Amino acid sequence: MSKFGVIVTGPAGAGKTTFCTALIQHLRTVRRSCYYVNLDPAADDFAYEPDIDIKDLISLEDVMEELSLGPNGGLIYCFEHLLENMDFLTDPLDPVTDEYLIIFDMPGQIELYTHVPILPALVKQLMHGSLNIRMCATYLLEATFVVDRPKFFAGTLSAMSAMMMLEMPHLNILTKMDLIKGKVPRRELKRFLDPDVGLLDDDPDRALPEEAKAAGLDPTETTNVMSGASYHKLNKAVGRLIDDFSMVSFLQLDAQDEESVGAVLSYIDESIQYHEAQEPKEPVEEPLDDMEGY
Ligand SMILES: Nc1nc2c(ncn2[C@@H]2O[C@H](COP(=O)(O)OP(=O)(O)OP(=O)(O)O)[C@@H](O)[C@H]2O)c(=O)[nH]1
Ligand SMILES: [Mg+2]
Repeated sequence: MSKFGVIVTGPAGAGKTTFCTALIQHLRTVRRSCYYVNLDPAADDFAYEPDIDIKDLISLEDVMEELSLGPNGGLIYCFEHLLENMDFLTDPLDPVTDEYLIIFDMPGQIELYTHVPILPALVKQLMHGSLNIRMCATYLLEATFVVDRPKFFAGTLSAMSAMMMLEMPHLNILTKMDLIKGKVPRRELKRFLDPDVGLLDDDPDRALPEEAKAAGLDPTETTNVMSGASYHKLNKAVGRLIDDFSMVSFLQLDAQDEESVGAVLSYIDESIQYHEAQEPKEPVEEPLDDMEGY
């Protein structure tokens, strides 16, 4: 029997917990079962009570106080502690059956999946250990980033970095689409969903003076540094890298819109091949006796 899961990642405030809530709500509406795991040791406000909450093992507040660590060091300590006590996750997850979608809500510190290999280690244990969960990662980025193009490319680069570190099926999602509705023309939005480096050339906020373009943009020239032209060149190099590899594209999400949540869920299902594993069976009316879940 397989287990199925999705890990919800992305920078602080990207809308991860809101997405988890919308996903749980949607799964309940379509009469599917899910199991909610909170792995953010600083989170305490949930619309749906988590079935597993890392705070029952360790809380960031206690770690910071007792070990005199800052929030980032404290978080890394919490995850190291979790990795040493994996039965905290494996014991309750063991009886979860293949109809369930296990949702892992992660903290927003991207250090966890960009340069400290803690999350990759955790994911490896969940996917390849005794639980053998078929899992995909979602990386959430705020749609409001499209208003500032260099910022958007920086965010895209962090998505790519997470994708390479995690080495698992990966979906990038632009969240809070409602906030840019009507503000960005449809045609332009398409260029963000499949990022295209030309977006930086056409950026009305950062048009380069003609003289700077004509000068061939030596990035070491003081005038180019002062005018921002060097940054433009750097941004373009980063943009070209993303473009060349065609590795990053985005789905759109408006967490308030049921249809939008359903569309993202169908991509998740497809990437973990959820439906292929389901036997035709009666809908689940009640959670199983020996475990929680929705
Ligand atoms: N307008 C709008 N606001 C949203 C949406 N999703 C989330 N938000 C708001 O964005 C803020 C952050 O949302 P969270 O879901 O807590 O984000 P998070 O990624 O879990 O944050 P951390 O766990 O702190 O990293 C909250 O004020 C949400 O109400 C959305 O689709 N539209
Ligand atoms: Mg959260």
